[in-house]
This record gives sequence, structure tokens and C-alpha cells, in this order.
Amino acid sequence: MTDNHLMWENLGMDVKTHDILCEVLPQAFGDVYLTQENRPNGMDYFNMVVGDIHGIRPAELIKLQEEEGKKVVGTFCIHVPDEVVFAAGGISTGLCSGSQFWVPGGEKVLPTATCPLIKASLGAHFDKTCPFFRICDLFVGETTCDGKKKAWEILSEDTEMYIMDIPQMKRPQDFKKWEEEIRNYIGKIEEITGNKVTEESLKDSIVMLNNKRKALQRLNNFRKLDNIPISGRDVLLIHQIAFYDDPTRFTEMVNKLCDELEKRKEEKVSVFEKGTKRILLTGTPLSIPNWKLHQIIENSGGAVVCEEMCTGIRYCEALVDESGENIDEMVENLAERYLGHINCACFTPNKSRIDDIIRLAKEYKADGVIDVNLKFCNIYDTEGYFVEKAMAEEGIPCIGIETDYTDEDAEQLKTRIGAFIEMLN
Ligand code: BJ8
Repeated sequence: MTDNHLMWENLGMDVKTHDILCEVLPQAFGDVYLTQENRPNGMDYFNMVVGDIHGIRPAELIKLQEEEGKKVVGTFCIHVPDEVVFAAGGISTGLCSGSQFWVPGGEKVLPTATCPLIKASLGAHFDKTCPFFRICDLFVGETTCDGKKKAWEILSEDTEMYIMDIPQMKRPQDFKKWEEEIRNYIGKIEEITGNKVTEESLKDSIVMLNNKRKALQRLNNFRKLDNIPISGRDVLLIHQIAFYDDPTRFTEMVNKLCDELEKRKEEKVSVFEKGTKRILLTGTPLSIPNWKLHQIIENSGGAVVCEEMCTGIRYCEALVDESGENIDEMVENLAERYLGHINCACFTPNKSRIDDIIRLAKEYKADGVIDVNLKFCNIYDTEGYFVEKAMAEEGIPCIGIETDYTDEDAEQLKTRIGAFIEMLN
């Protein structure tokens, strides 16, 4: 790993505290990932990216800012259309929110009864222990859940924030409103970058990001096989990296890995033993470096075959219609994809999510479903009622679990998940 200390100092980070994170992450990654047998060689690239996640990509972003005058826009939700930023010559990136390391910092400014994802985001920002938060020229929030809405007000005390007001229903007038929000967002991004979003640049970015989604979906399709050539935790890692990496390079590396998996498919190679139980996860996102559940499931005789989550299928399954000829049509197509095809629990009603879970459980031949809720996420917790009811009606075994970023519940989860998988036998 290169020494990034000078870069972190120049970013005004609390380097001493950040060093503690740098010490524990490689150990955690090694325990979860490097202990696996028969991993595809194509995982080497993703190992490298995560091994220096606060070094390689931040250095690239700073270089692009300094040498090409590019602007970096940080986002927190998959409802925010990345296409707009790339079409204006900027770079869109996800922001760190998956580690307990940042939670106490978040609790300094937020109520304890706030979900860990929000607390970690604000902790990473205010404690100055994440380079991505230091690099961004603009943060873009959204009005999805109450916790986030209030958190943006606190975050905006010392940084510029732009908020997209997402409708909470999916009626025709809601699509019109979301189109208007996307148009306003284009205006804001043009102002920040100093570049116009043109028909050509928007079309190009739609195609570029669709290619990224297609590569991820190609990867997910291997998990439908009886012989699964890649572990669930490896696919989760790739989904997590998707939020940070350069999209074109990322697509290339995912497709390269898929070429290797194609050979494994022909040779009927599986990384799991015969009879391993196939698990579909649904619920709140698992941001990097939250690998806890995958590790527990896959060390307890299960294989995670699909994530009906924003760090999973919800991120990549639906494409933007590429047939738009002018900005208006393209905005309409973006609105259709980013409102119509993301079934977050912030919507009412949200039956499409339940239909998705049933469909995906069948497509990925899941033996059981685990409904995951991050502590204090009220909307997903409440929607768990419909998830469990629908699974019972479909005859698909299902358990609901609530967790956070600490390891305090690890033993209890191992017992519960172990018993669930045992029951599937
Ligand atoms: S589209 S899931 S990324 S909002 S877990 S912060 S909902 S209290 S992250 Fe999300 Fe967009 Fe929806 Fe996906 Fe609130 Fe719940 Fe926390 Fe959440």
C-alpha cells in the first residue's frame, strides 16, 4: 500500500484517528475474504481496490480535480441519477457509511435512536476520517426517510448540500414531479461544473451507466446456477465497490471476472458444497465494509444468492431506456427508472418490492429469505410485516433479523441464522 498520509493531511483529515481504522480494516477484510477457498482470480482487482479504498480512488479524484478541473459530487442514495453528473463532466461517488468506527461521531450530533448508516455518514464527515467526504465539491441528499432528511440539515451546517425531493408515491403526477426534480438537478450540476448537459453527453452517460448495470447483472446471473461459481460475499463486495470506482474501468473488470466465471460454469465449478442452502437477503443496504451477515450465513452452511437491496439487485437490475432523442425524453426515461424501478420502503404503497422478492426468490432458487433491518430503520422494519406475510403465503421460509454495525450480536445471529439454515434442511 502506498503511503497516503500526505494526501490525507492535505485534505485536512484527522490522520491519527483515521490510522486506527486503517489498522483494523485489513484484518477484518482478511478474516471475511481471504479465508475463502477457490476464489476467482478476477477478484484480485477488487481486493486491491478495497485494500486501499481510502488511497487509490481518492488520489485519482484529487488528480482529476486539480489537473482537469473536474467536480466531485457525493451521494447517499441510489435514487439520485449519476448520469446527470457524468453528463456535465463531473464525477459521482458514493460516501462511506458502513462501519461502526464512524457511529460514535454521528451520535455526537444525532439521537442514538438513528440508524447506523446515517450516524456513520455524519460521523465520517464531522470526525474528518473519510477522504471522500473531504474531496467532494457538493453533497446531494434526498428526502427518502425522516432520519436522512433531518441529518442533511445538520450536515449542511458546514458544507454545501443539494437536496432532491423524492415523491413518496408512484402516481402519474409523482413521475412528473420527479422529472422536474431531475431538471432542477441538471441545472445545479451545470452551475457547479460550469458545463452544459447536452443531448449527446446525457445519452453517453446513460449508455455508460447501463453498461455498468449490465455487467453487474451478468455477474448476478451466475448466482442462479446450481453450481455457483462465486461466493455471495464476493458479489456483495463488488456491488459495494460499484459506488466508488471509475464506471468504465469497473465495468471492464466485472466483465473480465464474468469471462472467468463463464469457464467455471462450463466446468461446473462451485465454490459451495453440494446441498448448501440458498439464501436471498432483502432489506436495508449493506454499505462497505459491512460484511457481517454474509460471513455468518456463508460460514453456517448457506450461500447468499441474491440481495434485494440497494447494495444488490436494486442498484443494477433496471436499465434506463436508451431511446430518448432529446433532453426531455431522456429526463422522462431517467425518472421512469429512478422512481418507477427502485422499490425503497420509503414509498407507500410498496407492493412492487414484495413482488420483486417473490420473483427473485424463484429466479435465484432461494431455499429461504432473510429480511434484514438496520436498527432504528422504521420504514423497512414496518414493511417486514408484508415481507413475512407474503413469504408465508408463497411457502418460502423467512426470518426477520435486526442488526447494527457492532459485533455485539454476532453470536446471537450465528445461533439464529444457523438454526434457520438447519431448519431448511
Ligand atoms: S433507496 S434504502 S439507499 S433511502 S436504513 S438511511 S432508509 S433509516 S438507506 Fe436507502 Fe435510498 Fe432507500 Fe436505498 Fe433511512 Fe432506513 Fe437508515 Fe436507509
